[in-house]
Amino acid sequence: MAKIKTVKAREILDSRGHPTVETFIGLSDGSSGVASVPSGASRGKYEALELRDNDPKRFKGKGVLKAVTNVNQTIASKIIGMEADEQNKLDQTLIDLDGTINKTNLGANAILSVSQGVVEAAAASHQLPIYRYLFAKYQMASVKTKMASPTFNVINGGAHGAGNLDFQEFHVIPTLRFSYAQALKAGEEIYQALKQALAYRGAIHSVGDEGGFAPNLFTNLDALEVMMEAIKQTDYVFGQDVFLGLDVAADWFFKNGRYTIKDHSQSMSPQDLIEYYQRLNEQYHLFSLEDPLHEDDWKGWAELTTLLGKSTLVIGDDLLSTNKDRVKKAIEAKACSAILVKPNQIGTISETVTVIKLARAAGWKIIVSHRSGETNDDFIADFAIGLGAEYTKFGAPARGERVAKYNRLLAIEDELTKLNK
Ligand code: 2PG
Ligand code: MG
Repeated sequence: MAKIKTVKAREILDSRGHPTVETFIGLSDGSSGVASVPSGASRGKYEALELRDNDPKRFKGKGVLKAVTNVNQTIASKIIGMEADEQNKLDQTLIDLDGTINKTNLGANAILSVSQGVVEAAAASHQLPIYRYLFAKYQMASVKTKMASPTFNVINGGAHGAGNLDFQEFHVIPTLRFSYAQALKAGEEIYQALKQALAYRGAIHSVGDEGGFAPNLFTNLDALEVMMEAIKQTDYVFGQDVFLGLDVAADWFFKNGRYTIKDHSQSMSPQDLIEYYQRLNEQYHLFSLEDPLHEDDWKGWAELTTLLGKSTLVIGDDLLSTNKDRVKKAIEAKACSAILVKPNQIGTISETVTVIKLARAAGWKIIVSHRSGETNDDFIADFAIGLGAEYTKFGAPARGERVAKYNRLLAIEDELTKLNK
């Protein structure tokens, strides 16, 4: 099998204009892969480290030259000559080289660029599309190669929006009855209808980091109402063809044990917020509710999952941080019913796969996710399909770095349709 021959990282820019790491991996048989890593704005405190230079003279401290050097020197010298398709061995070498779970020495951005780049190069060497290579490698008895359903983030607030909403993401989720191409069309048509509905109210301010609109509205509830209006302007029926979901990203408006949102004049206790979600759910039958509470409120999460978990996906993102120890704890505590999976929260592909297997064995649904800072790298689309995720979260159906992933899924759906004939 082909061996790793070249490892070459560089500093590039992401969709927010911030530096990130891109790594080229070349193999002895001439195959290669190029991986760039994304970056979160609303990072959980348990995530692996994104190593930045902190040199105020470059990119306001956001440069990644240290991470690039870690790849080109420390990592390259250790992995050149290793077999490209022994991913677990490669990732274990990277983990040992760093010496910490959260990659605080070499940086998860440095390490993931290599871990992912090697997957891409090895897939090329096997002459397989990445999703098929991953599927063959990590095939799980309970998983079939099938399309995942998209969830579209059409309104951006919190840390992602330039508008005034507290909740970070307002999602439109087409029915699972739709093919992927039909779901993409529904997401896009509702996105365009929403643009008009917001313009009519004079509420469009700009688009946010993930391509969703970032309006100024009176309350978070108003955003849900405008989405309902937009859906009515299309041929889709709410509750049949499309549903609504939220990534609340509650850490953003949590302070000193209380939550402050524009919908309430007083700050709210965790209990108040849970009751608020129950009322919201009665009105909108939420399909999904991500990070509804603070990342350390295990008791609140368990209570909410008991109350809503049967009909709503209660999704752990910051809470779990794609970290197997936190996932085990959450399974035990029955703290959620679904997981948001982001490889850069932990730093290697193998560890991400371990987390997916744990979550799946617990009966949770898997949502594979981009980050708010992205590049045109579409690896994450292949990763979602290769690992049999039920859902993807790639932002709005707009902006190059988001549609790169959506368009890749179109190509995969085409291939799968032909293969399954
Ligand atoms: C999230 C993500 C992706 P960020 O909270 O789910 O949408 O945001 O990448 O900024 O952490
Ligand atoms: Mg989130």
